[in-house]
Amino acid sequence: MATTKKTASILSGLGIEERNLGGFAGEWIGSGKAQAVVSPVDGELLATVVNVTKDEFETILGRCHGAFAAWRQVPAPKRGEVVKAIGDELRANKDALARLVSLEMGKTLREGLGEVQEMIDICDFAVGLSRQLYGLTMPSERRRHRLQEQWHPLGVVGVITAFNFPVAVWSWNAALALVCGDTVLWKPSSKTPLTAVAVTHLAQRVLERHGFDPAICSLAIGKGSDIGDLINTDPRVALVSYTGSVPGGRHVGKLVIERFGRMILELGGNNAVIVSDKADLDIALKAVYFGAIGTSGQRCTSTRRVIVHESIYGTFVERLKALYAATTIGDPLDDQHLMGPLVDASAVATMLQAIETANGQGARVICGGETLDQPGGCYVTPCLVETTGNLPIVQEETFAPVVYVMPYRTLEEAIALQNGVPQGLSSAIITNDFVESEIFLSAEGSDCGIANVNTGTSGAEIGGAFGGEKETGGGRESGSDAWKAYMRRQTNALNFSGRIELAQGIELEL
Ligand code: UN1
Repeated sequence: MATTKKTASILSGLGIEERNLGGFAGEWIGSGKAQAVVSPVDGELLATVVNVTKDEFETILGRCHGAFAAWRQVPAPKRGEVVKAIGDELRANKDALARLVSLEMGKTLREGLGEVQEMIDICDFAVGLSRQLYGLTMPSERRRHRLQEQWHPLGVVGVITAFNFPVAVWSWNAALALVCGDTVLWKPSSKTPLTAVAVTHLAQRVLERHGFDPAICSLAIGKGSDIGDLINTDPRVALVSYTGSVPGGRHVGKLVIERFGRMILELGGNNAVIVSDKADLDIALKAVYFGAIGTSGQRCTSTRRVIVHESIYGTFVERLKALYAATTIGDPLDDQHLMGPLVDASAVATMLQAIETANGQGARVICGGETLDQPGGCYVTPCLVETTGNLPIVQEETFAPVVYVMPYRTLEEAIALQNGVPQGLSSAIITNDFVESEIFLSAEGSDCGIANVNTGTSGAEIGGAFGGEKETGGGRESGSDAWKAYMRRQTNALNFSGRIELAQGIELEL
């Protein structure tokens, strides 16, 4: 293997070999195109992954669908025990998996550890949930009748994930799907197949140890345009959970709705922080800074716009600029670096292009936006851009550390700017004024799925439902009652009156 000794021990500890098969459904398969996985940290070849062919996909889906018949009959708390064991395996492998995340997609180790922690957290949440899949009972309008609803397992959940949270997104879906009695078919981003292979090995171990069919957690690595579309179009996939871009979601949405499948779409964000003149500026700076440079600006919750009250605008921008200038950038596994590389060279090109477009539309670069010359790596400096409002380029999600800063005069104007983009994932206001924060959270305030006060746009906890409005796609994953999307609801009318009585007072003499 062309890896260093240190990398090699991380990979082998997680079951990654020099050449890995990209399909799993009880056994490992794959005879399609071999793909070299190169680290954005330094261009190192990590391993190769063999994609699955269409025929192999058919086998995988068949087995994953077949496994559902038995899995749905396992009592939910017993399914919870399996998810608990997955959480324990993740605890035991937290450091190695976090390092592999950093190596494969470039986020800092501290954020990689945070990502695996989110996986552990959702497993814990799902274990509790496995005893709380509650249905309601309702009073019937008829004597000696009862109405109730039950929640039943749905089927195969197709989970299509993005590179930026290569393993956590799987877990937010899989942990809930598994306790709900569904089986899971995972298609990871082609940019991050190794972490998916590692996590599938881990799930396989747990399922086998508990005597269950390991095809319950299946894997199919391949391109979105072939394997992804097979998932989108196959009626055996009851629910498609897709995380990715708005154009990607539009494509998935059309295919899934065509067959009346269900879906959860987690698409782009264009998240703003409003910094009020009543803000604690230290809080505001930290919230904006982490939101902007965390994961090198490649979170769907990353801060992309900062709307600052005109009276503190100059001071705030100067202080933010100083933080930007002090950003340590480099090897994400080295603890002294706050920012690692972008995921690949095309992400760098997209960032530079956006900055050029912004310039052309009348915005002004305050600092950053340069590439750093580090052999094999995709490093850039984070960029602050001053703009007067939501220019066309500001309306787009650029998946990179570019933040647009703009002044505002009234709260009403700030909220209009915040809401004035097509996406609706996350938002925040930094203020110590109760009335301001309440207006921001009210029906006339933020139109996003997430709205925070005195904390930033990213770093959502798993306990809340995660997702957003408008072009973000409307899906919800993770906590609260997001589990309901992974089950089918059934309403039951039960008659214990000894006679038949029609509802709505209809009389029928026979
Ligand atoms: C994503 O970027 O796809 O809120 C998800 C956050 C993380 C999840 C981000 N918990 O930043």
